[in-house]
Amino acid sequence: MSKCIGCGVTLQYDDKTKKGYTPKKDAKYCLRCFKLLNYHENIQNKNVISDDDILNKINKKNVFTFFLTDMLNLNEKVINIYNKITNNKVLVLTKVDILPGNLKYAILVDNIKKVYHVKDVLLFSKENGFGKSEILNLCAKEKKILFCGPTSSGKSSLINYLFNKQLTVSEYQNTTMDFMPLTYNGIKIYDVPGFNEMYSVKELINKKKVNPKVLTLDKNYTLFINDLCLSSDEQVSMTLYFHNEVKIKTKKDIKPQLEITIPAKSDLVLPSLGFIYFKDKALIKSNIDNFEIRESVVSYHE
Ligand SMILES: Nc1nc2c(ncn2[C@@H]2O[C@H](COP(=O)(O)OP(=O)(O)OP(=O)(O)O)[C@@H](O)[C@H]2O)c(=O)[nH]1
Ligand SMILES: [Mg+2]
Repeated sequence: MSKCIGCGVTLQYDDKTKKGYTPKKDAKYCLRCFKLLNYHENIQNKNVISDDDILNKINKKNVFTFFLTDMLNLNEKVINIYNKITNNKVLVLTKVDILPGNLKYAILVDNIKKVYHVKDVLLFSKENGFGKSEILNLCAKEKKILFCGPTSSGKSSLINYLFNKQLTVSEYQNTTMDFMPLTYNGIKIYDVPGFNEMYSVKELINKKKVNPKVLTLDKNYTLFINDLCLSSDEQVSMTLYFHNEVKIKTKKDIKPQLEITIPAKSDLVLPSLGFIYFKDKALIKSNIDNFEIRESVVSYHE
């Protein structure tokens, strides 16, 4: 049975409605990858592997594991999955080209290690090659490696960039459909489908740099982040780190009710959207029910 060289799915020629379909017997890519690569068109993908199945398969492979996620998709849920990986592993923060220019990488890495109790953290960007040699050295040392992480975190992009492959890369979720064994200079590599069950909203793909917005919210105003809202009975200062597509506005409005106390130097994380940094302690009111409060990953900690 041949496999699609873009997404790993087994090719089939009979059923247009099922995954792996292509009308051409000698095709290298399935029709879905062909359309993604040539027309940026996504055929809806119904046959996605569950997070548990992906995790079980990763642990059975028992090879050195790179777990990729970008800064706006770094949260407890993602780290919970990382913690369930039993292989030797490293966390790779991807897409560092979109990080705000004033962010010091060394501080960010130290904070991530401390806040999420992660031993090893590397950084990578396929746009400017940052972190390339560290990852390549580790791959050469380990010989059998695997790249996993949330969908759209840049796994297939990294493999194409470092190992000169032609995997399908797209801005849609669940592009890679199955475990994909590859080789490069004697190194055995697996591309892996992305974890996808932690996303309450369609993940947003940032094309541009994250542009932190400093905001002082007056007590008579409510901040809207898409349809989530937040206010305070006192004036409160914060810095917003969100995907550029997230709609942010403030208006005079009815105050939401749920009270949340945020300690000084903390981030209020809204999974798959981004986070808000609070330098000072704040008492806010909100309608947000899916959130995490963490010691900030972007601030200096004495
Ligand atoms: N700015 C920036 N964008 C990136 C980088 N790496 C990947 N992307 C973009 O992120 C999107 C997803 O990339 P993929 O490589 O398909 O992600 P994936 O992790 O393989 O996704 P799945 O196969 O769905 O699990 C694409 O639009 C890429 O162009 C990077 O280093 N910087
Ligand atoms: Mg992929």
